[in-house]
Amino acid sequence: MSVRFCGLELAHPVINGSGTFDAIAAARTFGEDLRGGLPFAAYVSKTITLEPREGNPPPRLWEAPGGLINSIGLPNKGLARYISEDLPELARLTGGAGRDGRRARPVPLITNVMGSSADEFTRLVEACQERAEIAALELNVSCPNVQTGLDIGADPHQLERVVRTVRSRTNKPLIVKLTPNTADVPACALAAQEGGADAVSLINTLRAMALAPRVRSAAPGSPRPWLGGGTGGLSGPAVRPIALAQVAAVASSVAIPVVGMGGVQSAAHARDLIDVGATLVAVGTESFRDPAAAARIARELAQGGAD
Ligand code: RRO
Repeated sequence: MSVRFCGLELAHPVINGSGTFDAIAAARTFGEDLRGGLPFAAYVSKTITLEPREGNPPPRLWEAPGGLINSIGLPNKGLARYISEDLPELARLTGGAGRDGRRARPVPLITNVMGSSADEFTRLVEACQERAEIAALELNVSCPNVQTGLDIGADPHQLERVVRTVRSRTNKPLIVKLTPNTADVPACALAAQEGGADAVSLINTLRAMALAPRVRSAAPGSPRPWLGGGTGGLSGPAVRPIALAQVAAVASSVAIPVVGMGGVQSAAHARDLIDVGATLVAVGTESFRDPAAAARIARELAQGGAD
């Protein structure tokens, strides 16, 4: 069930959601060959910014009914160290190198980047354009845990301008990761397409909040957010029906391919997203519970099963 996506030939339609599977840490934990290679048809890196970021203060996670609220705040080592330290390692892992010289099928590497302005996005994209290891780029304009990234993604005019600017700096496929936290997601998808995006991906997490457990001594009316960042982004099964609605709305509005994600745990969930128009499906939160979930879902899809 190979799939053609933005000029890339993929073994199957299941990839990962950015930031939900650290390939380098997984190789360390599960062994070099990850039991026969990465479980994805393409691997999306976590979000990279121009400068290093510490991320948000703890606590960073809250388990919600049927989901997870994160306020990670995109900690990362910054562009320069991503390229010098992580890229060679990721190229090796996605290149199919396995233990004992065995090679799994290579999976294209999609690097996810986030800037707070067109200029920052441009510098990130220009640096990635130079690297043959990177097959495609995903622009994160939708992180709920930093102010600036969200603003660009929720404003169709700004979004189109940013995509148009970076489009002229790269010939690699450009995927725009859309925010679900806006009234008109198809308008943003159309703006990305108009700016020259090759594909859109959705949904990122839904802005959410959890309060710290109340203690007897707390003054009434002074709720304290649990997450260090105040609010966070909700993912997991709880968001699946919202993801399905938004993917359906976007897929029927744009002509470019759509990567659908949000609470996918099974081949049936993946099939739903494909049926409403997604070309690829990404597994995110489920990979925290079962790092091999994407491989299982791809296998079941190929067998025609959907449960
Ligand atoms: O790092 C994060 O807090 C984060 C990011 Br970049 C994102 O795109 N989505 C999300 O839920 N968390």
